[in-house]
Amino acid sequence: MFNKILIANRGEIAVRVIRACRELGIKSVAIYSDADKTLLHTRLADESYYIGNSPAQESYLNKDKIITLAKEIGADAIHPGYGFFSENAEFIKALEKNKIKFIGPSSKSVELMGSKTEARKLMTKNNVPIVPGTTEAIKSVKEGLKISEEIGYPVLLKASAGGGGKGMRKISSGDEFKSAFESTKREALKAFANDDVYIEKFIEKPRHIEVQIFGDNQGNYVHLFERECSIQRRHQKIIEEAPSSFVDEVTRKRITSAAINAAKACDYFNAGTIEFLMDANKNFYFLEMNTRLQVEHPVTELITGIDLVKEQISVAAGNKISFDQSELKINGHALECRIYAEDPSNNFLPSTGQILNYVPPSGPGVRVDSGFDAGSQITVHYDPLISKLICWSNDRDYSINRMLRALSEYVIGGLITNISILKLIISNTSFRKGDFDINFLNDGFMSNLISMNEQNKMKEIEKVSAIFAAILKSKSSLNNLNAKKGVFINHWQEQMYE
Ligand code: MV4
Repeated sequence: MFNKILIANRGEIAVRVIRACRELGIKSVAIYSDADKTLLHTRLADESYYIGNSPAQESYLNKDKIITLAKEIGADAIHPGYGFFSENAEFIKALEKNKIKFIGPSSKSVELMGSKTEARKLMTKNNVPIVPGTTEAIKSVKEGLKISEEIGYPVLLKASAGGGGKGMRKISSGDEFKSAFESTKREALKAFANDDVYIEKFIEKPRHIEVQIFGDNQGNYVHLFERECSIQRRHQKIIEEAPSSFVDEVTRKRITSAAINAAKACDYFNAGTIEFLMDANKNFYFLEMNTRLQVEHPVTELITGIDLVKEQISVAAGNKISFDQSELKINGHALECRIYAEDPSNNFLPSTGQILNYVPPSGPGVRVDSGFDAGSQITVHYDPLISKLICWSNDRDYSINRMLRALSEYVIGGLITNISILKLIISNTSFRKGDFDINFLNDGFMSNLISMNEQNKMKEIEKVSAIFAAILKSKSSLNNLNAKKGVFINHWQEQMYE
């Protein structure tokens, strides 16, 4: 096993990895920028080192500085978390050169899956269904038009080096092709320094379902079932669950075995995720592979009982996967809500500032993975994710009740969060029924939620005003008043939204 692990990340995921290190008896090392001097991860780690100015390029993305530090302090491995260096093949190669273990896959797997056309070729060869379309870059408008006719409109033009929703364009008819082709190529060149684009058939109203896989260095592979990730807004996931209420046993067998094939196809080791689109008829298509631990990994941990970060560390140290596929079964249902410092009434712009008051929920079936606490600053420099609230119970319906309860307990004072909007989403009857696809949180739906939220806020203000008026009138203390009249301002159950 390792003696000391440097965590090349910040916030909730750095805290998550530090916790695994502590439980494994491995020394943990945090790094921090100017903005993060007193952040939770720097306080929880066994050692913490200043790495540079607040902009990520000068701190969390300063490759040479991080590797030099790791050598100086005798770290034998680096955990990248997600984002930053987690899917950076050059970083992994640099670690290989410096004899530091990367807690993640090989640079080769990362590179292979970084090219969407290469990944599509590989999947086809290995019996993993891909979205109908090309596995080569489109060379000309003429060629693209011909292929699009064959596939049938609408089609999607995608950047080969893209992913996660960047560098995509829907084309509904032949007249749009030329200008879409040229602008997608231009954008791809700017964003990814590679202007290859390819064509896929546009899948209508799909769900986004992903499978957690795991490999070790001895060629063993397991899957840890699927996660439902359709509840997203503008490619930002907001609510994830495991298992998906849309996936039946037969479909689960097929999609998880496809995911294992995908992992084997690139000789994958450590934790990885295969993303699929699933249409209304439960046909599924490989989309991309995420060669990292994902934000939403806790829902999988809660339904399988496997500590994925512990397993990542163990496998990176050369151990076999610590369990067999046959030992795994789905136990209950887990939901995750991402708590963002965002202002719903201001177009979800990040809400920066200091967290003045922080009281996380707890109690049965509740897990909070947070990178922040009272006194922490949310700055413009990094992602506005404050924490993840994960709820588990025997069944989906009760997990939703539990999530609503936990969201209502959650106090984050000093800045604006999306908690009120999360409550409205999970109170929605279609969400409750599991009746949704990737378009669920469209702009129209969101503006309805925002106006409901504004109405709720007004009601809250009226109630608070009434209480203060009553206090002034009676000249009694708030406690007395509450006791006497039964006034209680925390009405946890929000109104339903159809
Ligand atoms: C698609 C698609 C429909 N048809 N491909 C968006 C992110 C990137 N990973 C792939 N994406 C999509 N690819 C075909 N052929 C719809 C999306 C898509 C999407 C996918 C997953 C989760 C959220 C999404 C939101 C908008 C579009």
